[in-house]
Amino acid sequence: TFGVALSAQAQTPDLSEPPAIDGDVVGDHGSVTIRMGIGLAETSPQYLSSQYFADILEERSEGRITVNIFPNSQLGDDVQMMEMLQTGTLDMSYPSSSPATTYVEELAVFDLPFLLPTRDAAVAVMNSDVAQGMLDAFDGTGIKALAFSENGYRQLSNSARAVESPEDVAGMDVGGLTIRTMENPVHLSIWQTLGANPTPMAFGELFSAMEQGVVDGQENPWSTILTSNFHEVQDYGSETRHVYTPFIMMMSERTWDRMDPEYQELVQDAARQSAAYEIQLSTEYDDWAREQLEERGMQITRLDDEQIAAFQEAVQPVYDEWAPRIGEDLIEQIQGIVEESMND
Ligand code: 2Q2
Repeated sequence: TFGVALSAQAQTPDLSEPPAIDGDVVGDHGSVTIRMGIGLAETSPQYLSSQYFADILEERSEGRITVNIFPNSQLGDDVQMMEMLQTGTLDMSYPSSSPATTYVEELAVFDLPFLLPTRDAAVAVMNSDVAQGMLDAFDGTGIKALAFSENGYRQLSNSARAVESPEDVAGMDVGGLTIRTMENPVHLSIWQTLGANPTPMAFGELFSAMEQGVVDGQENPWSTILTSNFHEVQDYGSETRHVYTPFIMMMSERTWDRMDPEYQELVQDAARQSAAYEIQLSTEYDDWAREQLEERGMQITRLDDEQIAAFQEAVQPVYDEWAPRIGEDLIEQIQGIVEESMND
């Protein structure tokens, strides 16, 4: 039990406090209870920022709006919870953009490898009109998409061997690593192109699949790897930063449509404020989580520019395959925003 206490206690760096809740108290339009399911643990930026979202709503509605958060994928995985939003059996969820490409195909642009080279570029894209257009494109699917935030830069982990090149993924003589991917066709393509054996799987099943050796590895941000205790079943990490994945804060359209317009405006404001706070927390977590993982015995390979370039070159076929399907102009628009942010 001491080990558990240690790991749970040590899994939160000294994070910035959320901004003080300001803004007028909204009028009395009845009481609303929101059930929100999320995939990650209570120590994650996803949970901590959702709690801030709940606090804003409670304070500015004088307790009339309450949000009950269910973490650790206990209500289902990203795909299941989005379906529950559509049927109205769940009020809110907070999945990655990747499994949501079945609703809005353009989101797949975020799954293109090495598209967003810096966090500033990623944030500029998520705050752009193009990105708002993708949130608006959910209208009519039964899902009201409220805001983008940061799942983060995805890193490769595995239990078989240290990886510093695409050849290490493909394992020229011993065969490719079996890598769990999110349920998203571009991610499947990335790991196929790298010579791995990709296996799409819900996030909630991943820990036991790695524990039982059903998959060799997976890829997620360091904070997700740490807060989900993946280091207990993964010996090797590689700082590939191969994809930057956004989260999308979502509400069931049925829940949204039942709320008074003043409550809707409050929910939209609180979603944007908590998303900004989540990005700040996720940023603060990133390097700290990598150090914690190394302290807990994970052998993490840092990749230099040349090694990253080898991965970028190896996954070029993914662009060739997916750019026409996602839309060349959309990709060019995103790349324009990236360049602009790099020049600032
Ligand atoms: O690899 C994954 O599935 C994760 O990045 C998840 O999308 C994310 O951690 C949460 O949305 C889990 O529900």
